[in-house]
Amino acid sequence: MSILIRGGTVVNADTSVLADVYCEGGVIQAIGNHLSVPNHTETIDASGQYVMPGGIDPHTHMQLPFMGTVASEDFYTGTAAGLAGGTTSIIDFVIPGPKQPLMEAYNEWRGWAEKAASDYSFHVAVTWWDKSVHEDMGILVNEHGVNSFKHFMAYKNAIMADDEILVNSFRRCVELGAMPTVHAENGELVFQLQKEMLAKGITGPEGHPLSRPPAVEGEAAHRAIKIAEVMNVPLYVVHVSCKDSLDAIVHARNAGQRVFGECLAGHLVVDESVYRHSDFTYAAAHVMSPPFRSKPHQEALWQGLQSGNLQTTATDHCCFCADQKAMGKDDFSQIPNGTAGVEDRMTVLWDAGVNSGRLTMNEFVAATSTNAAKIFNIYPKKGTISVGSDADIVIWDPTGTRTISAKTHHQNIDFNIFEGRKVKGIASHTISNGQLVWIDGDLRAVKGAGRYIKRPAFHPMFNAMDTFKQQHAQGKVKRK
Ligand code: URQ
Ligand code: ZN
Ligand code: ZN
Repeated sequence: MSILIRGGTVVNADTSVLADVYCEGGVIQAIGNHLSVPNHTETIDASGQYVMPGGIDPHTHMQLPFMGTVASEDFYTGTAAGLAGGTTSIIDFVIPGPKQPLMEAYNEWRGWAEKAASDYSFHVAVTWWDKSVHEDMGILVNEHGVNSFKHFMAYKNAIMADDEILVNSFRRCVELGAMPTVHAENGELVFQLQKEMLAKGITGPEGHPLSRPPAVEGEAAHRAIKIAEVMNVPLYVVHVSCKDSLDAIVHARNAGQRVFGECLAGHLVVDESVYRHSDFTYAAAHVMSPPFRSKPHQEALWQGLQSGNLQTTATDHCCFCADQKAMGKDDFSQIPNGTAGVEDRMTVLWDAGVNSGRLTMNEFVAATSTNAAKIFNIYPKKGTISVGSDADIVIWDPTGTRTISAKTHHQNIDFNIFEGRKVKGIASHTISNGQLVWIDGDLRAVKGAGRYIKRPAFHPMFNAMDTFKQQHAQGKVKRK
C-alpha cells in the first residue's frame, strides 16, 4: 500500500515543517513538496493538521496475570485501542513468576503477543536471582533484542526485587549494555503500612494511598539511583508519580548521572480524591501503584516534563474490570492494581499539555514518541517522521474534539479514569507499518499485524564510561 499525506505540517521533536509525506512498503520514502507518486497511491488531505510520529507507549501490561486474576485487555484489543488514539508501538513487560526461568516466561509472552495489531517489544522483569537468571539475561540481549530489564521494588512476597537482586541485575546490565528500569516503591514499607491500615479497620480503597505515601516512592527511587550510581549503569524510573521521586531524579541528573524518568498521563491529571469517593467500584477502579497523588505533585510532574527532567509519558495500561476489582471488596490490599490509558494518553497530554501552553507540539512529540525511541534504542527506526523510518504516523487534528468515556472507548475495560473529560486535539488518522488503520473513527486494526521489535544493546556508551572511570582512578587520564 502506498500513501501520500498531503498538505500537513510535519512535526518532529526538533522541527516543524509544511511538507507532504510519501509512504510505501511500510517505510517513509519521501518528505517534501510536489512529490511525484505512483497512480495507485492513496492520498490523505492533512491540511490544517499535524503529521507526527506514531506514539510509543513504553509501559503497558496486556493480559497480565497479576494478584490472582488476569488483566482484561489482551494484546490485540489493547494495541487496537492504542491505534485509535495514535499510539503505534508499545513496550510491554515479561514478568516471570518467582523462580520461573526468564526464557520460559519470555517465550510465553511472545506467544500471547502474536495477536497484536501494532508493533510491540518487551522489557523483561528480574524477579529473582541465580546464575540461570544471569545467563538468560545474556541470551535475551544477544539473541532476542531485549535491552531493558525491569525491577519491581514493591509487591513483597510476589515479584519484589530486593537489593541483592538489584545489585546483581544492574551489574549484569552493565556487562550486557542493557538499561535497568525500576518500579520505585519500598515494598517492605507498603507491606507494613497495609497491615497497619487494615488493623485500624481501614479496609476500603482509601487505604491504598495511605499505605503508599510519596515518601515510600521517594526512598525507593533514591535507593535505586544510588545503586545505579555505584554500579555505574544508567537507570530508567517508571511511573514517577510525585515530587519525592522526581527530586531524586533531578538531583542525580544535575550531578551528571544518567537517569531517565517516565510519567503517566493518569498521574498528570487525576488526583487522589478519587479514593475517597463513596462508591467502592469507582474508587477501586483507580487503584493502581503508585497511587494518584494530590495536585501539587501533579504540578511537579508537569514541571518535570517542561524542564526535561522527565523524558517520556506512558500509561501503565493494566486493565481490571469491576468484578475483578471486587476481589478487594473487604480488603483494599487485594484489589488488583492497574488502570487503563493506552487509547487516551496522547489526547490527554495534548489537551492538558499543549493547549494549556505547558508543552510545545515538538515537546509533545518528544514525550509521546521520540524520547522513548531514543532511550530504548529504536530511534530513528521509530520516533520520527524521517526518510527510511517506519511508516508509523499519526495525523493530528488540533481542532477535533471528543468526550472520553468507557461507553465509547475501544479498551476492553468497563471504566475510564478520564471519564467525561472533553478534549480538543485528536488523532484523525493512524498509519501503522504503512497501513491506514484509523480513519476518522473507523478502526481497521488487524489481529496479528503487529511485529516484535528488537532493541539493540547500548555497548559503546556504557563501556566507554566504565573505561574512562577506571583509567581516571588509575591516574592514566592526563589533565590537559
Ligand atoms: O506495577 C505495575 O506497573 C503493574 C503491576 C501494573 N499495576 C499498577 O498498579 N501499576
Ligand atoms: Zn509499576
Ligand atoms: Zn507497570
